[in-house]
Amino acid sequence: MNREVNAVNKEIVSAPPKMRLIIPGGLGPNICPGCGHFLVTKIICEVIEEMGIGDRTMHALGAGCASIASLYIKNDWAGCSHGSAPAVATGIKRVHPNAVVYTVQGDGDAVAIGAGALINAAARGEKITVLMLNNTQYGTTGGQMGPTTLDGQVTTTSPLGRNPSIEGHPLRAAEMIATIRSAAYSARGAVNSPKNFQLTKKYLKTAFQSQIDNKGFSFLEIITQCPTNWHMKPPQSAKYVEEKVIPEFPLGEFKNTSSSN
Ligand SMILES: Cc1ncc(C[n+]2csc(CCOP(=O)(O)OP(=O)(O)O)c2C)c(N)n1
Ligand code: SF4
Repeated sequence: MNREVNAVNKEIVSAPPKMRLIIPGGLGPNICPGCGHFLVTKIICEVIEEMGIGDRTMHALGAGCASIASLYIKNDWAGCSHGSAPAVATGIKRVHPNAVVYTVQGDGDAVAIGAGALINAAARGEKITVLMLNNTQYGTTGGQMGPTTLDGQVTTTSPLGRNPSIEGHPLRAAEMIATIRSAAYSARGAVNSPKNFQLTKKYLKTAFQSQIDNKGFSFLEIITQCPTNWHMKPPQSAKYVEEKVIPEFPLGEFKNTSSSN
């Protein structure tokens, strides 16, 4: 490569990306009533604003209901094929090292079809943040059993309930990522109550800060309620998270290399 081309490349690579964060006022929730994904979108917007990183945040979208975030978060984003958001985010981050790059993925996207992309991005210690929205099944396509479906949970593909002796137990992604040496941060939050909303917000700030401080890969799993595929009213689905989902997927930080503890 000649010197001129290198100079141009250097300029492209080091130029700060142009991004804007707009939370449109008139655009109401465009998803099922009571869906937890919308609350995660609100957390992302609040955290980006409070951390003052709206001009350098870039977002790789998974395939599924989780991608609804792109309607509300008007920063730069890339739509990714199912499972590949961590790989796309890796590319964006390597070209724009000063950007804060994160993915928004469902559990099917992140730990079924995308398990390889996720684990290897973590293993390489990519300085990105992966957000995995865990609603215990495939929301978009009608509620099929997924890697996080609870033991005994009825879905369209487990009409008698998930049977662990045939289908295994649900995968605990936040704990799994915490075992990867190049992962700097791994936590699990939920959005079924104001208290858990605030806790998850704190975790997202820590995950982004860990990326900004170049610590390594950061991961945040967020339990979200899916009233539609759980066949529940919204308040009942929030209660179901507390009584059934959180006991299987405990909330907390599983790894925080910035912590003094
Ligand atoms: C390669 C590929 N396989 C399958 C699909 C179909 N598909 C789209 S969304 C989706 C499920 C998404 O479920 P999940 O990742 O759990 O996200 P949620 O909708 O629950 O947020 C599937 C199977 C696809 N788009 N591309
Ligand atoms: S199907 Fe479930 S995850 Fe998808 S928008 Fe509706 S409530 Fe949310």
